[in-house]
Order: sequence, then C-alpha cells, then structure tokens
Amino acid sequence: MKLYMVPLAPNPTKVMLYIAERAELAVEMAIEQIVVNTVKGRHREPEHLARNPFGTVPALELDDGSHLVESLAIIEYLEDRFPEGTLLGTDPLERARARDVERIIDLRVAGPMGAYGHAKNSPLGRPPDPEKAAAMKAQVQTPLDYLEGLLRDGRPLLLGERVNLADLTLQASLQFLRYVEADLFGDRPFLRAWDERYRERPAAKAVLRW
Ligand SMILES: N[C@@H](CCC(=O)N[C@@H](CS)C(=O)NCC(=O)O)C(=O)O
Repeated sequence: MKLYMVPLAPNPTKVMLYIAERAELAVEMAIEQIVVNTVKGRHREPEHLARNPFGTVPALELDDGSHLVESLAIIEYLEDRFPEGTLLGTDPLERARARDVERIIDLRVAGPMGAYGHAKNSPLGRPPDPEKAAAMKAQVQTPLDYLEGLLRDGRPLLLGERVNLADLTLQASLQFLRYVEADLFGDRPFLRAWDERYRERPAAKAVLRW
C-alpha cells in the first residue's frame, strides 16, 4: 500500500501518527509514504486527481490500485485489516467512546483550529483576518473545555491509559498551530500537560516535525 501525504497537514499527519503508533505495537503494515507537495500545488495536478478527485491528502492506495481518500476511513480500514492491538479497542462501548471524542475533536476543534492558524499566520500566504481568528477562537472554547474536563481525573491520555485515535487527531491539528506559532489552549493545564506527554512518545518523535 502507498500513503500519499504531506507532513505538516493535519489529516495526513493523523494517519502518519496512526501508522507510527501501530508500528510501536509491532504491527507493520508495509505502507510506503509518498509526499505530495501541496505548496507546489501537486495535489491539484492530474496525477493526484486520478487518485483522489477531491484533490486532498491523505489518499491510501490499496494493493488493487484503488484509493481511500478520507483519513478516518483509512484508519478504520487499517484497524480492521490489522486487528492485533488496535487503537480503538475491542469492547463496543470503549470503541464508541473513542469515536465520540475523536469526532468531537475532528468536527469541533480541528476545523476551527486550522482556520484560526490561517487567519493568524497562514503558511499559504493568506492575509491575516483578525475577525475570523476571533470567531474561530470562540468556537473552540466549549470543546477544549470538554477535553480539559476529561483529563482532570488524572488520566495520561484522552481516553485513559492507552493511546487512542483521539490523541492523534488533536495532536495533528496542534502541530499545525505550533508551525504558525499560534496557541489556543489558554489556561488549560491538563491539556498542556497532555500535549507535552504525548509529544514524548516515540511515534510522535518519529512523525511530528514541529
Ligand atoms: N475529510 C478529509 C479532509 C482532507 C483534507 O482536507 N486534507 C487537507 C490537508 S489537512 C488538504 O488536502 N487540503 C488541500 C486542499 O484542500 O487544497 C480527510 O479527513 O481526509
């Protein structure tokens, strides 16, 4: 299999962290990682559009040459195909809680965080937009409070002792914020401690560049 990705972007980073975390559990999925240079616009060229008509990364090329183009579907496929030591767990409620938190992060935090980063200091050269930055900052307050609340019981990671998809999804967005030198955590000491802790993990050290 081949993963078409670009290192800084949150959705590919989530999948890259996932592959690295599974490798730490000795699950080798033999996925070649190939950079699509989005800064040079390669994701909008025919070669990549043939893989993914929506022109986004990541895209996972399967052994039959077909592609999966949604990061969550890619991860769930890999969970199902390599079921030893999965990150989502095996108990139905455990899996549901993990997906619940992952969806909250992806739908309520990741989008506004990305938009906030671009509004503050866009690496794509978009002009600063203080009004949009303020609106995005306001949007993430309730979900960040929710995540801070989860960690307040002393658990090391978002779902407990074991690393979970939720940790990867949040960390993938945070890398982008770090790159643009922005911070949205405010006065949330548990999230800050979680961030430091997660970035000490071998998988994080292998994947995160910022
Ligand atoms: N829902 C998709 C979103 C993919 C996506 O929007 N990827 C971004 C990078 S994080 C991208 O390729 N952006 C380039 C563009 O939209 O032009 C997923 O979860 O994989």
